[in-house]
Amino acid sequence: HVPPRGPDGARTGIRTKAVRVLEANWTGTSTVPSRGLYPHQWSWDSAFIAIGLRHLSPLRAQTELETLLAAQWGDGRVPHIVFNPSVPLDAYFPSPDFWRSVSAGRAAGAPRTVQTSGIVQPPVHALAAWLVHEADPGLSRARGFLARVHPRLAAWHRYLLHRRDLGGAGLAAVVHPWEQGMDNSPCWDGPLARVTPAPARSFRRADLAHGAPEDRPTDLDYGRYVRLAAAYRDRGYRDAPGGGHGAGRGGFAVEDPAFNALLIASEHALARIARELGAAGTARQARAERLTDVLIDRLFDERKGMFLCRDVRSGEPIPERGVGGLIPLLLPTLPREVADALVRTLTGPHFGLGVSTRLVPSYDLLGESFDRQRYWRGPAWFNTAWLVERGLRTHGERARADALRSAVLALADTSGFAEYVDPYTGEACGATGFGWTAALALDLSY
Ligand code: 9YW
Repeated sequence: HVPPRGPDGARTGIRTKAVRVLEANWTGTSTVPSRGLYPHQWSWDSAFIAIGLRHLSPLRAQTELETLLAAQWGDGRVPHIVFNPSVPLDAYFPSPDFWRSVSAGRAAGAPRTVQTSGIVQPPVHALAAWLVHEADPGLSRARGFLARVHPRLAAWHRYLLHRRDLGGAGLAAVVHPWEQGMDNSPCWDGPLARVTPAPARSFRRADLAHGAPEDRPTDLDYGRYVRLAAAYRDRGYRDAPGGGHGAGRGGFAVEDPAFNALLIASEHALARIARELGAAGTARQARAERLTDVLIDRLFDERKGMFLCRDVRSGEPIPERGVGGLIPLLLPTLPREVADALVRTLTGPHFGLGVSTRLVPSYDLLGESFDRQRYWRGPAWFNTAWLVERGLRTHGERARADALRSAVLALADTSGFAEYVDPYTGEACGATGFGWTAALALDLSY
C-alpha cells in the first residue's frame, strides 16, 4: 500500500499521523525519540527529527538543534544524550548519575547547568542545519540561525577530526558502540569480545520495561557497554591517541564508514553554511573531498563491494557487512565505480533491497549473526533508509530512490512509526510512535 500522491503533493494521511507523533514527542524545547523507551534528547535523533520538523515548523526545527548545541562541551563534543531534569532517574539507564558529566567531564568542558552523557553520536547536525535553513531562509536569516550555530558546528567537527583521529589517517574513531548509533551491530562483536563485561548485578536496565527482550541487546552486550562507558568516564572523558580508553587492555576504537560519511556530508553542508554567511567555504569543501578519498583508501573493500569498519586496536578491517558500509553512497564526490558497487551490493543477496527485502536491513542477510528481530542485527531502520534514499538520488538512481521512498512511507504508516521493522515483512519491532521514523517519513512525503 502506497499513500496517494495528489497533484499538489498530498500524502495527507501519513502526514497527519506523522505530525501527531512529532507533537506527542515534543517537550517544548526538543523532541524525545520515544516517550517510554528514550525520554530525553538524543543527538542524532534530534538532527533527523529537525529534518522532518522543518516542514511542520521551521522555528521548532531550529530550536531542536539549538537546544542540543547549547549542551555542547568546551572541547567541542556534542553529547549523545541531553537529560531532561524532570524525568525520573530510573526511567532510562544509564542515567545522569552514571555519566556524572558535570564532575567527571569538568576538564573536557562539560556544561554546568545541564546534565549530559559523555560520549557522542554521528554528526548529522550540520547537514540538518543546512536543510532546516533551506526550508525557510527568511526566518533563518531573521533569527541569525546559521550565524549562531556555525561556530558550534565548526567546533564539533574540529573535535572529531582532531581529538578523535585515533588511527592517525584523518578519520574519526568511535570509542563506544553507542557512539556509532547501531548499538549491537555484529560489526562490534570482534572488538567488544576483548572487553570484560561489568557484572549484570552492578546495573539495572530500564529498556526491558518497554521492549521485548528478543528485540533488544543482551545482558552480556550491556555489561560491555557499561564497562566501556565507565572506563571513559573514569578517565575524565579524555581522548587518548591510539584508542587507549581504559577498560583494561580491552578498550574500543573503531573507524566506521557511516559515522565518517556523515561527518563528510556535514562538512559539505558546513561549506554551504559558510558561503551563505559570506565566507568562501572552499577549504572546507576541499577537505570534504580529501576525506572522501581517505575513506575509500582506508575502508572500501572492493571484493565485498562495500565499506567495512576498521578496528583501530588491531589495525585490521572488520569483515562483517553492516548497513553502515552502504551509507557513504551519500557522498557526492564518490567515484562512479564505487557508487555502482554500493548499489549492486544494496540490491544483491546480502541486503536484497527490492528483491527479498522491503527496507534496507541493518546487517547482512547471509551473515552468521543475522537476526531479523534483534535491533541492529538485521531489522530495517528508517534513518538508514532515508540516508540510502538520499544516496541513490545523489548518484542518479532515481527509480530505486523512488521505490525506497514509497517503501519508507508505506512501512512507517503500517508499522505505527515503529523504531525498526522486520526487513522482509515490515512488521513492527521495538517502540512505536518513534521520533525519527515520523520525521523522516514526513520529509520523504514532500
Ligand atoms: C540508547 C535513541 C537511540 C538511538 C540509537 C539507538 C538507541 C540506545 O536509541 O540507542 O540507549 O542510547 O541504537 O541509534 O539514537 O533513539
